[in-house]
Amino acid sequence: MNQADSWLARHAELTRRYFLKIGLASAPAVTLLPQGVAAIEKVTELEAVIAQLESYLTKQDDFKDVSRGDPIPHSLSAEERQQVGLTQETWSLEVTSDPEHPAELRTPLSQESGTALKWDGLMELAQKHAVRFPKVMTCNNIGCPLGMGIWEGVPLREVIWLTQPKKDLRRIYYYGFHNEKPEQMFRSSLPIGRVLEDPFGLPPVIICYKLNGQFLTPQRGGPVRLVVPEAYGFKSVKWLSHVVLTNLYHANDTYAGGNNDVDSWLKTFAATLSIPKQVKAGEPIPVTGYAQVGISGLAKVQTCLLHDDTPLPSQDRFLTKLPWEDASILGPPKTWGGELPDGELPDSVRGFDPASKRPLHWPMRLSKAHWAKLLPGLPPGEYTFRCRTLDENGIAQPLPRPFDKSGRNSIERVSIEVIA
Ligand SMILES: Nc1nc2c(c(=O)[nH]1)N[C@H]1C(S)=C(S)[C@@H](COP(=O)(O)O)O[C@H]1N2
Ligand SMILES: [Mo]
Repeated sequence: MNQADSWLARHAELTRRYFLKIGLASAPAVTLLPQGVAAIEKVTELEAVIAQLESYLTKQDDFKDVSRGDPIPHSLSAEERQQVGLTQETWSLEVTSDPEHPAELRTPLSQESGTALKWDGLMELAQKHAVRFPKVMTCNNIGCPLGMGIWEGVPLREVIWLTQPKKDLRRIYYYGFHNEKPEQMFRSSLPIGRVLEDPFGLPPVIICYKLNGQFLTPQRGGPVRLVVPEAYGFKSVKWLSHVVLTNLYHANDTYAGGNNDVDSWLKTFAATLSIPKQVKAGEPIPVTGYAQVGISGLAKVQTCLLHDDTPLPSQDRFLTKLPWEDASILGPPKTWGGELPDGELPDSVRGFDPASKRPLHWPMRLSKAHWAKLLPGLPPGEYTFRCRTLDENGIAQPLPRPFDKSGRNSIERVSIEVIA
């Protein structure tokens, strides 16, 4: 990444405020930094690694991809996509009752009756109901988020209501194009209540057609996917083609088969982005990272650097008793990256002030935040660096939900060698 395209350029104001905050005159700096010119050089070094940070939003093409299918639906040629309904002109969505556990609907949306929802119908709904919100897309089974985006779509409930449901409706399940092979179907499900009503001020579950202000690419599930704001990626089914309204009372997600916890909300956790593997004795160590801000928000990022001979406290499985120290959570970036058209956020994004287009709160839930720390210099030896989050309930990572199959959030460890 070149300097002009750097975090520093895009975060000039933020960076200035950050270094005023940790500047030599301020109290924390006294403990953070050695005296004099070397310290200033190290601040510049920290500034340089902050400058190298990833952009806040991820370009559609830079999202990591974990799509299934043989062939993977987005690998089809333009012509094939046209044939199988994976273009805006040919896309359609059926919203019907589950034959095995029927919900009573007056007017299902079906191919058969010619009432399936088409792209134009979706765009018409969008004119009135479109919502946009930030969300980090994370796979339940991968430690690192796949990408951070502003997702746009129509609340799914607008389409559910078109079917005029009457009764016996407890859940929905949904799936997308899967090469017309049942064994390739990737299905997820939700309680109907989550779709009809948004708990705790969460954004709605959407039928999504745009990411970062641009129509979804085939890789990201275009023309249309589902997006569930608070959930891990597997709930956000790509190439969406079918929504089924059901009286079934339990989840029937494909992901349940892989021993996954299919009811898990996004967790809060921290990880490093840049950290030196080897440093000279006595020289402060610049570290940067990101935090995923889960359902319970983010209050703090903390770090701990221990000599490898230091015994870990006993009876402390979750490392709560280590000498944790606060890192600085970086503020909102000046520009957002992610190839937004004209570099501008779309209008009326949830959680942003409509006039200034700046975030109303920071860090934002269900999103990312970046952090930085200048660690004090150390004598030669082998060390282990760790970082963790405290959520807004004051609960330290990996608690309150430490189990892998509901989303990865174990405390990251990085080895650092300090040389003479
Ligand atoms: N149709 C379909 N949708 C899918 C998947 C899939 O394999 N097929 N993978 C899911 C999983 S497990 C994740 S983590 C997310 C990833 O979304 P992304 O590719 O946009 O990053 O897509 C979800 N949607
Ligand atoms: Mo996933």
